[in-house]
Amino acid sequence: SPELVTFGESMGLFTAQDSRGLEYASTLHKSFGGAESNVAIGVARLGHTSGWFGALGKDPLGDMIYKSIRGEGVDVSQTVRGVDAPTGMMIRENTAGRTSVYYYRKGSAASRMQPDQLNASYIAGAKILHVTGITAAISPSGLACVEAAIDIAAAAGVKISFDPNLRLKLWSLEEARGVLLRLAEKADYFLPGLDELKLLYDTDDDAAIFASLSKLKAVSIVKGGPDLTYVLEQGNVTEVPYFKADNVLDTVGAGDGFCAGFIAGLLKGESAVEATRLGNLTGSMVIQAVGDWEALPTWEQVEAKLGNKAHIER
Ligand code: KDG
Repeated sequence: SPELVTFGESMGLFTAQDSRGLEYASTLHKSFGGAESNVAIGVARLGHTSGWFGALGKDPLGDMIYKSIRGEGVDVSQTVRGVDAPTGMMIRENTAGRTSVYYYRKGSAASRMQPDQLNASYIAGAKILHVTGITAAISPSGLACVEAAIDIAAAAGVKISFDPNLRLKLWSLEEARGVLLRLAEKADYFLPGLDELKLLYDTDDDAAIFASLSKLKAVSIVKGGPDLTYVLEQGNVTEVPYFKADNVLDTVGAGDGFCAGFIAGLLKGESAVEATRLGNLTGSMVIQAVGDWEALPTWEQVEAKLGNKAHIER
């Protein structure tokens, strides 16, 4: 098995190329995205083996997604293809500096994934299993897959990384809260954003949030502090500052970029605080280009950024 195993829904991503928004745009840019495949691609680029699987329809979008993720060096051997339901898609528009997403994913191929399709030995052979709350939100069987994968990983001693990725276009806060907080209790690494925690714990009080997090067995890495990430480990809070991004073009994917760097750091044997530093760096790099995963750095680019190696332009 690859060192990192993750799974979820990857979708066609169409972005309106017009500041007037989707209603008036005449051109859409085509790519794909999916929180979990973004992370898998990032980890592969950072020099570790990663595997992503999902379920894709018998359609050109499904084929593009499969080949693109495979082309990034991610193991896609467990992906179910040719499902008799469409590959999901999302359309984004950027208007007045705000990004909005519209999902076309109800009843999609991925939402029909069933827990009995999971390859237990593939998951059990990994070092880290990464799951997100998006898969839990897309369908009851998606949630059942997340729970089953967590049980397989826990029984095999595989570390469980969990990003709640709260998506209020997929379910209500009330529905999400119970499920996501229950999944957080099973994680070894819990990777929420501070804004998500405010909603999940229904408070703006950081001290109350940290008190709740300290009851979890997980090391919690809280993204989105004031220019820093918090690492909560056995009651200690460490503040890890952001790397400054010079040219922010598209903030979508920052969280996945963080997770990729963090997980790669752990796989390199780093402590949670060191891995958070790498996550902050990779998160800051992905937002300096358009796209959810395209600008995720390779390990060489990370080293160049950290000044360990000169950048040779020509
Ligand atoms: O984290 C970025 C993701 O939001 C994006 O790539 C798409 O998985 C996605 C989703 O469900 O919104």
